[in-house]
Amino acid sequence: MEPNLPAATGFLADVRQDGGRTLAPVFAALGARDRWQERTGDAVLHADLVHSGTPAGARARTRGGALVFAGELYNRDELVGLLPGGASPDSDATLVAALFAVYDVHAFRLLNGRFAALIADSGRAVLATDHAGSVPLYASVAPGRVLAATEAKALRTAPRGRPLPARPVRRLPGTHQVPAGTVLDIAVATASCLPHRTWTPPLARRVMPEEEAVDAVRRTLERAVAARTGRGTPLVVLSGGIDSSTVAALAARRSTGPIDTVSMGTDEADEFPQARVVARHVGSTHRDVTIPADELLSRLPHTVWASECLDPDIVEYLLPLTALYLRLGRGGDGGRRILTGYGADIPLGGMHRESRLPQLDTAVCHDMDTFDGLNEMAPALSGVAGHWSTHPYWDRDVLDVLVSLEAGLKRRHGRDKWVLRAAMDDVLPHEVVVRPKLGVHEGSGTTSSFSRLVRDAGVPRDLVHRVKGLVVQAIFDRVVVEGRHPDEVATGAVVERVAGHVVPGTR
Ligand code: IOT
Ligand code: MG
Ligand code: MG
Repeated sequence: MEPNLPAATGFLADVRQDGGRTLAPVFAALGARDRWQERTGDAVLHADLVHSGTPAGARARTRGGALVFAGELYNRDELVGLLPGGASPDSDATLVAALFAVYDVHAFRLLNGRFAALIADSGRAVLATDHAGSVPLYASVAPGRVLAATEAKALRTAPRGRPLPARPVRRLPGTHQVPAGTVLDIAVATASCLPHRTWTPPLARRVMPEEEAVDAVRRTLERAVAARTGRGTPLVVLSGGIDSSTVAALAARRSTGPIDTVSMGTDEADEFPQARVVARHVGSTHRDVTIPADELLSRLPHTVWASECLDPDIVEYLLPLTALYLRLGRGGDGGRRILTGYGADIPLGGMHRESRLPQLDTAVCHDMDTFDGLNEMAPALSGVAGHWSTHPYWDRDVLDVLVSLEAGLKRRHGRDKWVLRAAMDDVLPHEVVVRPKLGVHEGSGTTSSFSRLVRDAGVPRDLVHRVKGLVVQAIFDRVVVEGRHPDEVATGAVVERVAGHVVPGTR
């Protein structure tokens, strides 16, 4: 039976040969906490889990040690079939431990999932991300000690680590982010590290008849949505655009009762009428949530705290969603399983409003080369409110199909994201299928509200984007590097301070 929420949504793990003090576990993600300790060879693994009631499902013994696993797998049945002797593991952690016994680090090439994992086994520490790095994983490594966590802030007081073949984290010297689709195989005693790439975005493009492409997109998406809906009633964050409407429609089709949908807007802009059309069509229990622009902007620190993202454009996409998640409340039975349409525009080039095919494919190549480290899919974004989010368009199989379609299937018959629209032609109302793209930052008025706040602090138009970037950096320094709670950080005050530096004499 599929669990409704993953056993764990985050961890801090400490593999060490001496017996010194461990770090205090600090996470933005909300949830119960569980501490676990296991001897593995000449080291001890201490693990702190953020979980939703069944922490035992997030850890497993391996032959020479133990594994911690945050997140979930989407190709369980396939994977179980690989195990010798008809074994039936009782959790994703046990399944990965069993695969590790057979395939060692190559086990991670088999997984389609949303996870971060650490295995401490026979003097090694193996750190792994999913293909998209969708559950961020950070590490600080020195001889005799490997620290890893799903949030960088959990490592802010770690002793300085050695350089790793991974991305350094701003102002946390010696802390690195494990790349997407990567396993780092570390010898604990010496801190020497061997990286293995387990996934890379396809570079080749497939030529297919229309019907075949449409069919492949429909089939893989149906499977990805089915693998993500769990036991309870799924909740889809719905704008009424083609991406999220597709997810809602496919989730509703396989659900026995009505699914839940929710749409956010502000006092300045919303997509409520568009979302309502879809909600009515799929028969969901639908809710509009209006968040005043002031409240929205006050959630900027929470967004950076959760995502640990430094890119101001991406933060503008994540801010309205984080504000929405915080407004949902927890309900009686704890966190919700939330499906989004996030990420569809990356492999399909939807953001670029580009009809020329070379430019469209250049944009897709660029976005597939640069997503890593942005943390736009981080579970902590909904985790700050205790929910678990998952993104069917970044399912490994869906992504492989979407990226590799030749550009003429993405832009066709005068429409962007043509292949997806065509795949949903018989499922969604025509007006939804042909609705032009509107970004969440546009439809919610987030970009314009943030710009206005910056302009009101005396910043000229041509410096607005630069100031936004510096504001995000300054907030990152407070809530990640210094470890402050986002409730203590006022967006307006940070904007004024940054504006005062960039444009002297404004305040
Ligand atoms: P957009 O595609 O508009 O929204 C992303 C998802 O957020 C939607 O599929 C939907 O699930 C949810 N959402 C959007 N608006 C609302 C709303 N008003 N109420 C409730 N839920 C909503 C930006 C964008 O255009 O968002 N995201 C792009 C591109 C990311 C760029 N990243 C990169 N190049 N690395 C995306 O592909 O999602
Ligand atoms: Mg979209
Ligand atoms: Mg949109």
